[in-house]
Amino acid sequence: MLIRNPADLVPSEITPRGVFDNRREFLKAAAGTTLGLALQPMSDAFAAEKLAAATKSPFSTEEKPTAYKDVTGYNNFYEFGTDKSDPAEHAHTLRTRPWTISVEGLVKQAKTFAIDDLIKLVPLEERIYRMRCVEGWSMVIPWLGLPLATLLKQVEPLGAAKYVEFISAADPKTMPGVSSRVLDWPYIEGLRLDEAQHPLSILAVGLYGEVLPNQNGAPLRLVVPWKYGFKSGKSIVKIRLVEREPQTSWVKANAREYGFYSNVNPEVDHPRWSQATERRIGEFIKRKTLPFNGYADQVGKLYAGMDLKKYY
Ligand SMILES: Nc1nc2c(c(=O)[nH]1)N[C@H]1C(S)=C(S)[C@@H](COP(=O)(O)O)O[C@H]1N2
Ligand SMILES: [Mo]
Repeated sequence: MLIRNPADLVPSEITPRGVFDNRREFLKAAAGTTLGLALQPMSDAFAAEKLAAATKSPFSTEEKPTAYKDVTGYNNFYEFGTDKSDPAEHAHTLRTRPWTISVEGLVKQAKTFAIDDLIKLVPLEERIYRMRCVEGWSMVIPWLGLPLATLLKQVEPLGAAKYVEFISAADPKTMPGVSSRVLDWPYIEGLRLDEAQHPLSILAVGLYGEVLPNQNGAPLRLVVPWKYGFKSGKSIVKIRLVEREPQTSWVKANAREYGFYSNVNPEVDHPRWSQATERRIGEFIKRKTLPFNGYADQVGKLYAGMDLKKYY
């Protein structure tokens, strides 16, 4: 994928055709609006090369990616407001360079990575994943990223480390939503260590062949495709290996409605609505929601013997 700026667009380089058409429409619409700011240039040319060289992953779904304008225009990122259009409208204030991610806690070798060094660490992969929001909608997103396990290996987790905590940026100067009390900031999410080390768990630094737009969690966000979208924390600044289950923002906000595990499960309804079906953004007829969002073959064994109604 070689999309970098509108002038560089060459249709033959982009497949499938629909992807290009959607994108061209988007670029036309974006010109002259604040959305155009999402296409900020990479600060580091070599990192840009890495994005362009991303290899296709066998973990990708064959399903058609959701239109770029929806992937980057219909978002949840409460640090910028609670409306789906707020992140695309307001996240241009986020400064993503310089940016460091510190990986610490129960590790042999705590490390701090500059984002562009992290991008260069390993070859990036394109991972086309189904994403399911707890609110009942879903998308298919072509992420660019690296396995989370690769980063964790760098710091050498200690035997006592059982969970991983992900801490997002919370800067009231650039994130207007942080002054509202809708959530306890910073946004905190967590995974069990074996979930974090699962090959499907990635850190995304791009989507649709380009640098991650701010509204999608630039410069680095977690992606865990078998769990509800809120587990995939955006704009991460710190990753901590810990002994106990992290107190996540959503569990703190409402433990009855949002559990620590939050595996996509059509059989466990949210207290206020069914989770049996979903609306794929861009489609009219609802689809059936699949256990583990369709990734049961890969991740089911992580939960062998667990009562998933109890550990929702
Ligand atoms: N820091 C942070 N991360 C977040 C959120 C948020 O509000 N703040 N929203 C979550 C929710 S509810 C979803 S569905 C996904 C949406 O990701 P997307 O906008 O890239 O599709 O991000 C998740 N990560
Ligand atoms: Mo969500």
